Amino acid sequence: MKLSKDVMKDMYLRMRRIREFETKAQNLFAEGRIPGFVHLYIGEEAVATGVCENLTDEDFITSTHRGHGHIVAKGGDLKFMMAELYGKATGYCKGKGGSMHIADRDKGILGANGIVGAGHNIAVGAGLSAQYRGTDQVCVCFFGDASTNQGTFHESMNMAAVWKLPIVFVCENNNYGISMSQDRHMAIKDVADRGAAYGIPGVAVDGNDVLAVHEAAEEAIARARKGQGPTLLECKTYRHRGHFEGDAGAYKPTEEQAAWIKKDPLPRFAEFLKENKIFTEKEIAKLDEQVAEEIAEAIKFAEESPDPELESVVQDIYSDIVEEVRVR
Ligand SMILES: Cc1ncc(C[n+]2csc(CCOP(=O)(O)OP(=O)(O)O)c2C)c(N)n1
Ligand SMILES: [Mg+2]
Repeated sequence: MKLSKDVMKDMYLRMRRIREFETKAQNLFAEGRIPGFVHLYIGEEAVATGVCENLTDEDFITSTHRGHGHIVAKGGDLKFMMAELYGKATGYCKGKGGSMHIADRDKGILGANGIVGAGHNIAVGAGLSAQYRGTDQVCVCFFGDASTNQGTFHESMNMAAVWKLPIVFVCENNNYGISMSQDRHMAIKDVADRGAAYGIPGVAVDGNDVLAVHEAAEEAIARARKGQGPTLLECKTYRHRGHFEGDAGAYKPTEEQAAWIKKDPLPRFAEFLKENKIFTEKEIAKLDEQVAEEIAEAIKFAEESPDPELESVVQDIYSDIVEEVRVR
């Protein structure tokens, strides 16, 4: 076995943490405790986990509207995340950003992003900055299949390739852009093929197999660190939920859903760990318990935190107009 037991354990914990955070967020949203929009990552956990396992706090990631998984996998603070989802004053953005604006500079998390395709450009900036400063930092840019039809994707891939920037472009191909399936929004089967247009490697992997993702990401990240330039890594996966909570996802054929549920990355990895005698059923149950406690604590923290003060509505923002309104 190439990976150590510690790495396997860490990856299982990260995946389980994402799943637990998301499942609880799903329920809390349904109960009306979490306001705003929530886009869940359930079913896609192996991607963020397999990739981020290869990164340090010094490395960067850019994220998307479906960002909780990336942030959890990169070591974001569960309490501050949950408080932000609740809109509480103790959240990452003091309750003013919500699910789609979580960032943590100390962890190299350059932000979730409600604008589809905006993370690509930010990744180019981060990659250029690392190259200019002569560090060995890498930036991983996470994005969805549909965002690869945006101009920003093509512009960013081109500049990153020309300048050989230390970036790994990770496409989470979950077969949908909202309700539109991939065969209706692009004429190719593998997003990875788009790498060739920019002269960079394009690699497609089973995004529900955390070990396959880890291996492919390890190679792409090593390449970027050595100054050999970007890679496009396509991870084929599936979102179990609707596009956002509230979308029933009726456009997803029942058989398609059933087939992907069978390939659920979490039980699949648990099975692997048991079959290969890396962990026993009991040990896995213990890890699950540990994670359930962490998430319960995060929820408690969020529940007990205060709402933002009314005055905070005009704080930490860039706007002269608001200043004028306040003066009036
Ligand atoms: C510039 C822009 N255009 C459109 C939207 C509306 N929108 C939000 S998510 C989404 C689909 C994104 O699909 P994909 O990139 O595959 O990510 P997924 O939701 O599948 O993770 C769209 C069109 C947006 N937020 N920003
Ligand atoms: Mg998609």
